[in-house]
Amino acid sequence: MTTPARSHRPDHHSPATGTHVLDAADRTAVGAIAERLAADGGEISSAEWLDRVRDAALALPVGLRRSLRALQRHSGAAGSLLVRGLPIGDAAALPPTPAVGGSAQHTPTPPSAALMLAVLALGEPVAFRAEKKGLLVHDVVPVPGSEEMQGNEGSVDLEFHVENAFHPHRPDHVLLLCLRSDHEGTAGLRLACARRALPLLDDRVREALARPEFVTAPPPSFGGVGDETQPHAVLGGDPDDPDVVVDFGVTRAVTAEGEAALPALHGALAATSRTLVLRPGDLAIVDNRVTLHGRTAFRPRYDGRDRWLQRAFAVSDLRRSRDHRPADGHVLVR
Ligand SMILES: O=C(O)CCC(=O)C(=O)O
Ligand SMILES: [Fe+2]
Repeated sequence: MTTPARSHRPDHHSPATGTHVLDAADRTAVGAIAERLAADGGEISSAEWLDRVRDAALALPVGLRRSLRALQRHSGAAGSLLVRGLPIGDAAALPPTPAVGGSAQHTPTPPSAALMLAVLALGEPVAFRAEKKGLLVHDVVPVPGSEEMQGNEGSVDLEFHVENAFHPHRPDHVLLLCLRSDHEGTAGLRLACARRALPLLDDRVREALARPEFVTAPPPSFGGVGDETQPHAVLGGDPDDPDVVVDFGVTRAVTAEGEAALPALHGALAATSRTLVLRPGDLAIVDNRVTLHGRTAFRPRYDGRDRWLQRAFAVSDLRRSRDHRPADGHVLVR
C-alpha cells in the first residue's frame, strides 16, 4: 500500500506562481511547533529564544523547508514566495489589532513563533535600532493620525520600495504574515519583481539605472534617523539578472537621465506587478534583492479588528554586518 502524497510533492509547490500551500498534516505539525515555542515563553529578541527557534525550524515539515531552501537559492520569476495556510492560533484568542505607533512584539505567541520559524529556516533575523526599537517582530497596523504616512503605519497607497533601500545591510528577505485582513478586503500587498519588469525597458533606460546617479534617504519609519546614501545605482550586479535598490518614496535622481529613468522603471514595475489581498495565515516572503513591495489603500476603522500583519526581516549572511551589530546581536545600530 502506498501512502498519500505529502506536501513536498511538486503539486504543492509551484515555482511559476511562487506559492506553497500547507496541507492539513503539515499545518498541524507547524502549529504544534509554534504553540510549544510560544508556551515556553521568553523574549523574542533574546539569544536563548532564537536558539530554540533555530533548532525547532529543523523539525518543520520537509516540504516547507524545501520551498524555503529553494527560495533562498533562487526566488524565481515571481521573486517571492507566498506560503498559505500557516497556523496562527485560535482566532478567538487573537487580541485586538494594536493601534499605536511603533508597535512590535516582545514575547512569543503562536503567530510570531510561526513567523520566526520561517525566518530561522531561511537565515537569521535582523532589526534596525531606529525602527520599532530594534525588536524583531513588527506589527504592521494602521495607526490613527498616520493615515498619509509612506510606511507600515499608513493606510494610503504605499509606493513600491525595496525595504530599507538606503542601508548597506538591508534585509535579504522581508516576511509578512497576515493575522487579520482589512474590513473591506481591499488592502493589497503589491509585489513587483525586476525580473518581470526590466524586459519592458529599453537599453538606454537600463543603462541609466545602472549608473550611480541616485540617492536614497531613510524611510519615515526611521523617524529622521540616518543619512542619505552616497550616489548609488538602482540596478547592480549582472545586467542579465540585476539586483535592484530603489524606494519610490525616498529615492531621487541626481542627473537628468536618471530622473527620466525612474518613472520608466516605475511604469514597468507597476505593469508587471501582482496584488495579493492576504488572508489570515498567509505569509508573503519577498526577495528584497530583486522584488519591490507596496500596498494599496484601505480604510481603517480603529475598532480593534483592523488589518494586522506581523513582519520580520531575514538575512542569509549575518556575519557580513558584524561591525554594525554590537555583541553579535541581531540589532543593526547604524
Ligand atoms: O502593508 C503592507 O502590506 C506592507 C507594508 C510594508 O511595506 C512593510 O511593512 O514593510
Ligand atoms: Fe515595506
